Amino acid sequence: MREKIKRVLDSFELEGDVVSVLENDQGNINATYVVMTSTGKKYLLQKINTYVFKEPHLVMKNIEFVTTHIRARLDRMGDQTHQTLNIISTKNGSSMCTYVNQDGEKEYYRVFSYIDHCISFNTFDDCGDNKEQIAYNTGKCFGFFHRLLEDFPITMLAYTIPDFHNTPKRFENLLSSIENNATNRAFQCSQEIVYLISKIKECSVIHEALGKSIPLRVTHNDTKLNNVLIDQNSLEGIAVIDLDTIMPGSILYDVGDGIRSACASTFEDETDLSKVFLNLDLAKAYLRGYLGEMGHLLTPNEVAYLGQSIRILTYELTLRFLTDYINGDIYFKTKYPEHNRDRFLNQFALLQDIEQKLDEIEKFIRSFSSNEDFARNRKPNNN
Ligand code: GN1
Ligand code: MG
Repeated sequence: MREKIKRVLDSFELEGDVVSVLENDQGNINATYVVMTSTGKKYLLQKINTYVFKEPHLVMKNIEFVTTHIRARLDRMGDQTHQTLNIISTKNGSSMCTYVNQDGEKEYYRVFSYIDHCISFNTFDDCGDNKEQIAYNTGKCFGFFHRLLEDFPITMLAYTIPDFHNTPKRFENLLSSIENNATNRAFQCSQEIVYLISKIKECSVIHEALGKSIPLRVTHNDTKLNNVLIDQNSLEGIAVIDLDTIMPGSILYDVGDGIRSACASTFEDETDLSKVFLNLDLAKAYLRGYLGEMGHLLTPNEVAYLGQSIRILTYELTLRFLTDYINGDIYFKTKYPEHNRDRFLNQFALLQDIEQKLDEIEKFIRSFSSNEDFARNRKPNNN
């Protein structure tokens, strides 16, 4: 075990002595390790990426607020199925350990209890015959998560990454990266750039309506499939994890990003683009699961934009991977030099497929939301 990791772990209140530390390379932002101790207890250690999260204390405050709220609600409901992240304090009672490295820079670490007997997937391709059931349960789990946070006061939450889903701002960032052309990579992608420019107006509609005809709510903002833990026996969604980007936002960000990520046929870096498409059956199953939990709490405008949200969140991530590629890979962790280009091309292919399927998705949403059960308790449009 690296000396640094050992010293960091020493500062936390762990049960037993650390016997192993294994790196988990799934996330694109923070460094994550699974820690096992002599008592058989497991923990998750994470180094917070401070290039991405400029104020780690605010990230931890948000997580503390939200998980305390979720835990209390689950308790009140007598719910023994669902869980939320449990922060392990340092020996001096803090939610993070600050480590000053050799260069005098501060590094921030935190530890969570490990949620065991669960699986997480990068794509539903890993789910064998249970794809539709897991798609439904994933949508349901995010819907339940939103429902638990319905009564949480959004003003208590800090914006851990300002403008995170501000699509026009993401677009401006792309234009600046092209202008700076730090790596000389922009010219390789000119055809795609022209296409993306032609779509910015249509893809800004959620951002423009947010806080007006679309309400601000507590949102997760990073609803990737692997941020839901699925019970390995029942296949129910047990916990929504990776709460770093909990902020006020639109539920459309979460639904759109969830379906973009979960219902694509491949993971985000598949390079055989003929394999990249949105699986409509899975998207419908996901929506059924989500709307079963949250449908009655959504405003008509939110329902009306659900289909577009899938497209817009895919558009946005296409912009983000491309921008990072042109900037020289400074935001997302990469495993090889052209990794961000491959991710960008993958999302670009997915975007085009989603655009073809949008009519059918919207038709499904309209027919689902006009059914009586769903419509019964709906809130009026707060236009
Ligand atoms: C990042 O950390 P991870 O892998 O859950 C990113 C998301 C992107 C995602 C794409 C804070 O999420 O916004 O959608 O990569 N998180 C942040 O894979 O930027
Ligand atoms: Mg994340």
